[in-house]
Formats: sequence, structure tokens, C-alpha cells
Amino acid sequence: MTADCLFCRLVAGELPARVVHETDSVLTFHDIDPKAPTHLLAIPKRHYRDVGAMVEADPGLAGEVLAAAHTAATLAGIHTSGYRLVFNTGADASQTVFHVHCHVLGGRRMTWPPG
Ligand code: DGP
Repeated sequence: MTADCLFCRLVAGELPARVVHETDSVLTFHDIDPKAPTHLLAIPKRHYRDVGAMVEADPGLAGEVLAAAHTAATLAGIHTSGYRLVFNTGADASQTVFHVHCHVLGGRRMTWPPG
């Protein structure tokens, strides 16, 4: 755990979250500021600042995050209509929380390319 990390505090139970799915290594919960009718975040419980750091240190964990994102999409009922997974990484991608998180977005038709 990183003491000043918002998502580490959420994993530790120090802050509330609307959890939809949990494994030993991954927590998936509703985004506080949804950008789609369903907007979840799948995060590894272990702290990595972004997806690049996670993949370099523990590629197996990256696979577990993707598996959890898919499971959560299925539980939320968006797996058949379609959903989008997004890892905002760094300044140009507008990453704001520096604990890697996979956005799981669905429940509406999305446009491409993203803004
Ligand atoms: P990003 O721009 O990719 O770093 O997105 C960070 C996301 O985290 C953003 O969609 C809002 C969400 N978020 C920020 N603070 C909280 C919080 O305290 N709880 C929850 N559930 N989500 C949060």
C-alpha cells in the first residue's frame, strides 16, 4: 500500500467503494464520476502507477486485471451489447489517479476515435 494513494486507501477499506467484483489480487468497483451508463474501474490491489509499470513488473497481474474487467462487464450485463476497456496512461491520456486502473465502459454506443 502507498499511503497517499487514493485507490490504495480504497483497497484497504479506508474509503468507501461500490464493489462489483473482487479477487485476491483485483478489485472492481463503480467509478465515482461515470462517463457511461455502466462505468467500472478494475484495479490491482498492489500499487503500480500505470499500466506500463504493472506490465513490466508483473505481466501475469495485468492478465488478471483484464480477466476481472471482463468478469465485471459480464456481471453488469454489458458483455453482449459491447464494452470498452481503457487504460489512461500519463499526461497526454489525461490520467488523473496514479494507481493503474482499467476503465470498463458500456451501456451506450461509443464513438471512435475517442476525444
Ligand atoms: P483517469 O483519468 O483514467 O485517471 O481516471 C480516474 C477515474 O477515477 C475517474 O474516472 C474518476 C475516478 N475516481 C476518482 N476518485 C474516485 C473515488 O474516490 N472513488 C471512485 N469510485 N472513483 C474515483
